[in-house]
This record gives sequence, C-alpha cells and structure tokens, in this order.
Amino acid sequence: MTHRAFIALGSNLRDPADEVTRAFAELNTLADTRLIRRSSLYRTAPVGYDNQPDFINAVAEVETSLSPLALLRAILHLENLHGRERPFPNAPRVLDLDLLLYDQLSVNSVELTLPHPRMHERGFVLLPLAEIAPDLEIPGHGLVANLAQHCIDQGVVLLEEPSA
Ligand code: PH2
Ligand code: MG
Ligand code: MG
Repeated sequence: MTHRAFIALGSNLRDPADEVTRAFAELNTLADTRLIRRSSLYRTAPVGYDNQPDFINAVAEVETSLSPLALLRAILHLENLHGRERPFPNAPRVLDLDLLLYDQLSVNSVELTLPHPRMHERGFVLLPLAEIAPDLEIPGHGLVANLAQHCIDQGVVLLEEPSA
C-alpha cells in the first residue's frame, strides 16, 4: 500500500541551495520511497529567530510504503548525514526536513504531529507547496492555494525553476 507524503526542505548554512538540491535526490534513495515532484527553490526571510541568514526552502512530494514514523526517522537520518546540529530552537541549520502531511492523516504523538503544526501559516512552506499541490487539503485548515494567498507578504521569493 503506497501513501502520499509532503516534506519541507530548508537550509541557511554552508551552501543552502546545494544542500536542498542534494536532499531532493536523497529522498528518492530512501527505502520504499520515490520522489514524485519537487517545487522550485525559494529564498525566504527567517521566521521566529531573525538574526540569521535567509533560508532556501522548497517542498517535495513523495510516494512511500513506509509508515509515518519510519518516514520521519528516515528524513531525520538524512539531516544527520548533512551534519545537522541543534544548539537551540530555530537555530541556523544545514538541512531541515519536516514531514508536513501523510495522506490526510492527523497524528498527535510525542515524536510526530500531523499535519505539521505551523505549516498552515508559513509562507516558506505554503508558497512552494502551492506550486506543486494547490488543491491539497490540509486537515483542519483548508486548501493550500487559499492559505498561501495570505502569505504573499512574508518575504518568500522564487529563486529557480525545477530542473526536472
Ligand atoms: N524554519 C524554522 C524557523 N524559521 N524560517 C524560514 N524562512 N525557513 C525555515 O525553514 C524556517 C524558518 C524552523 O524549522
Ligand atoms: Mg522546520
Ligand atoms: Mg525540523
């Protein structure tokens, strides 16, 4: 049984565009997981902790037969392979991979919350997501295209068209 999941990618250390571009390819190498679609790269102003470099953000759609927790652990492993460190909340990072949605599942556990709890208000997630899945419903919040319209003044700038 395959499932459809969306993953947010973000980086603001080292060479952020390269980190994110390599992470797209690495998602396609995860067990029982296939990269279906990738958004363009976006340059985005930092949210939450202002005194840090701009981010490169993007969103990926994958098809997977991993469980939500197995997929989460697999993407956290990819973060670690990129040398991710966690000195304090919202700190600059070489690679952040957040599981946004898994089918239309709602989950509230210690390890995982679905949908991702802040995705419905974040332009750096919603604008890339609206590019690849405007008609997607975020359980409890509504359509991606509508939510994205409220975020157009959040400093999210299209950087690059996807190469494939
Ligand atoms: N991630 C955060 C906090 N703030 N701001 C931008 N622009 N992009 C991010 O990916 C981001 C953020 C926590 O994960
Ligand atoms: Mg994050
Ligand atoms: Mg994260």
